[in-house]
Amino acid sequence: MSFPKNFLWGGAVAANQCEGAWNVAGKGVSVPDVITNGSHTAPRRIEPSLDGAYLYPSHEAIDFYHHYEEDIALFAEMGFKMFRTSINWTRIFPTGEEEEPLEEGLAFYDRVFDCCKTYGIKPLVTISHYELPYALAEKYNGWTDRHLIQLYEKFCRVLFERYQHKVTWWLTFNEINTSTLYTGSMLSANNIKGFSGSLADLADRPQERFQALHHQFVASARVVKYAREHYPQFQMGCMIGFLPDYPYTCNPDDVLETQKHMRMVNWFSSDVQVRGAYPGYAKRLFRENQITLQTEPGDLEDLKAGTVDFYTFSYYMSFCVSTDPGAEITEGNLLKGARNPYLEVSDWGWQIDPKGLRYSLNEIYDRYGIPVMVVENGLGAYDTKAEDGKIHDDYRIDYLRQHIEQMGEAIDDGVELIGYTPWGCIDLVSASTGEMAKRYGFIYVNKFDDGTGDLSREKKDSFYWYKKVIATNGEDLEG
Ligand code: BGP
Repeated sequence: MSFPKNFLWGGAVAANQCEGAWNVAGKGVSVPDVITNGSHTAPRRIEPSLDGAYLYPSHEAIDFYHHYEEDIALFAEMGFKMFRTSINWTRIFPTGEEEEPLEEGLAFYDRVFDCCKTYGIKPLVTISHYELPYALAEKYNGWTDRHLIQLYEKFCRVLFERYQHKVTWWLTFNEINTSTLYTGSMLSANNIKGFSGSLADLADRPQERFQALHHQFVASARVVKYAREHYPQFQMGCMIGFLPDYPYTCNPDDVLETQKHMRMVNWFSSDVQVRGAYPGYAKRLFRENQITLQTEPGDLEDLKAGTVDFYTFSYYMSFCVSTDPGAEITEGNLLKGARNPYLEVSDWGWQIDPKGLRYSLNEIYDRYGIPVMVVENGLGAYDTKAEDGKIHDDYRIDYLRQHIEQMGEAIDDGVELIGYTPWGCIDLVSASTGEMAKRYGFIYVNKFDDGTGDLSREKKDSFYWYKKVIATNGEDLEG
């Protein structure tokens, strides 16, 4: 197995899960800033009161805002070629509606990108990673309102102009397909206006989710079109939370249900963003879910003109689909699904399926034929220090090794895979639970669920292992 010569090895984070500094330098309140911590068993809460009765993990997170130089130096030591991060919208436009951007916010990302440049690391920037200004969630009910398209366009134009010489690789929305699922109500903040309480009690409104998604599609397409006209050097990508499904049995009912699920969850959004039009199956999907989209003249032309250059996705697990109501269910990223008896699960119940990554890569590349990147992958696990004070995370090395092996197989199969940025290359706040205890990093951060910890950084065994993987361009995967 051999990885291409210029393969983009790296790691990924999102601003809201690592930066902290939630209210410095004029930054506004973003949606994650009003979400409390939770756990594997207790759901997070939206509590906009910010009155101190709750712990809000994004407020300090791992304080990447003040530690970015040290952290990027560690990424460079591992040999990163690419670093994926996002721009916290409220650092640039505190409520999303200001006329002028905040200079201090822009200057922060200048410093981050300049630091990457010193080490020859290419930034991969997610423009929106679940980081909507809270003011827009309150005033407009998030993306359900068409007005957000122009606010997002303004935000993007500012970013493109400012960072045109520092950033080439852009992703318009993180896991845009979450709005095809219940989870999208919270993550894309299209249903939290006026809400406070447990996320488990958030109502689901498919009509609003899909309307919001339409607005995101149009916004994405318009900025891709704009980038193509003004910055032809840019590479514009989509980002999908990919959760491959297997039929639980060969009963044709299970097979058909699996196909339906694959379309809805995995293909729907990228069919629009890569092929430039709603897929044929959309009509029935809308009819069966009582969804009527409001569109405006020009929307469909924009979708056609604003197709992406490359496809990226997160990959953590696969599911089974069963028409048997008694099928055993397991936890997962973004949704739950039927349990696969052939697979192990992580401490958080996520099924571990390296071969599912090879399968996904092949399915994706067969369908679209454009370059592909895996921009999230990894094992959320409890790390404990051994007697020697170190973290020997052989379980994480095993997980990553097996997934990298399968990426190699997929390349051998003919997939044009150009990069790999595993998730949470440094420990950070979990998106689903708000925990610090669910760790993904090669770098340990002394920060705990109760908010304590001195934020110091330490290298785990996986740090040295990944360094070797990169140095040998994926040839040496041994621990
Ligand atoms: C993805 C998100 C990330 C990240 C990851 C791991 O869906 O894009 O932001 O958090 O999942 O999930 P968690 O943090 O819940 O373990």
